[in-house]
Amino acid sequence: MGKNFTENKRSIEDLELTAVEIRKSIITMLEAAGSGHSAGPLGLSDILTALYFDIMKHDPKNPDWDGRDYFFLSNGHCVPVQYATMAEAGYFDKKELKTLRKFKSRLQGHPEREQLPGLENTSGPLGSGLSQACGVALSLQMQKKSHQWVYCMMGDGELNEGNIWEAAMFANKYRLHNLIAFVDRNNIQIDGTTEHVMPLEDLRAKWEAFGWHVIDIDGNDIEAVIDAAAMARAIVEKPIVIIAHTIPGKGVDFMEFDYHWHGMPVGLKDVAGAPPKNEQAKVALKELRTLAGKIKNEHEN
Ligand SMILES: Cc1ncc(C[n+]2csc(CCOP(=O)(O)OP(=O)(O)O)c2C)c(N)n1
Ligand SMILES: [Mg+2]
Repeated sequence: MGKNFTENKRSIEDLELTAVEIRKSIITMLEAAGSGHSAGPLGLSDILTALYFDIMKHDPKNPDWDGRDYFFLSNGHCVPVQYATMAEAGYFDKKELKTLRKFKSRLQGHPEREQLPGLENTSGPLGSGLSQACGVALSLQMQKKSHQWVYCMMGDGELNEGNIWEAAMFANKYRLHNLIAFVDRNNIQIDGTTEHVMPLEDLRAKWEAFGWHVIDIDGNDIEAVIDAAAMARAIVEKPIVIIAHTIPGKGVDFMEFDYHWHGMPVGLKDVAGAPPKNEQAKVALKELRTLAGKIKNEHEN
């Protein structure tokens, strides 16, 4: 039998410090890999911290626990943040993070469900995760498991995939109120801003037109994420989407808001506006240590 890992909840200060640790892991694991995605994972660190350390029922020591909530990462390229968060939560030793993207590693550049206990889906090809999450949500409803929730993370650029909207119709048809989806509204995708590549706005109106309950939040505010998830669990008529406004590259000044860091690790290239490649990791980690100090100060005062 599993247990509710989230019974002993952390304070907001501890959660914010955990998110900084996760960001540090993302920087070091990507540097060691020599390839991979930086901006999305850094931007999502606060939401993944809130999910794994407060919102979700799960047990790192018993990942297949039947009573767990489910998390589907549909934007699989952002998996470094999931690996870093899972390691922090105790699914596996943090040392394994250094094997990211290595031959035979359990930590592939895109998540492979059968490789690592605790991953609910294999992803990478964008657009499938919401359908997978719908299937599990419907099956939980059919089994009358009303105390379990299904969470799904999607990228905003990922919404260009047509099958997301097929899943959105399906979730509305079956009133999947145990499905809580997030859109990482960071306004970037692989080679530009979302509004330049394929405009998404009015995004709230689109989801509402598909029959969903929509909540907009600052996705880099852990307390806001926790509150939004609680509000979402109280909705009993509709599937819920949380449009989480995040800053791509959040926490590392030279990466923030710059789509060039979508698929690039520190240490690979000299880039305009960033330190020389040999110094990028050092500068990023120093900035994150300073951020941890600021968080402690803010909560003391
Ligand atoms: C079906 C499919 N088409 C294209 C890609 C290539 N691709 C990987 S990430 C990405 C951009 C996705 O944008 P977004 O979800 O906003 O991710 P972010 O840049 O914010 O991390 C694309 C087009 C893919 N992985 N799958
Ligand atoms: Mg995006």
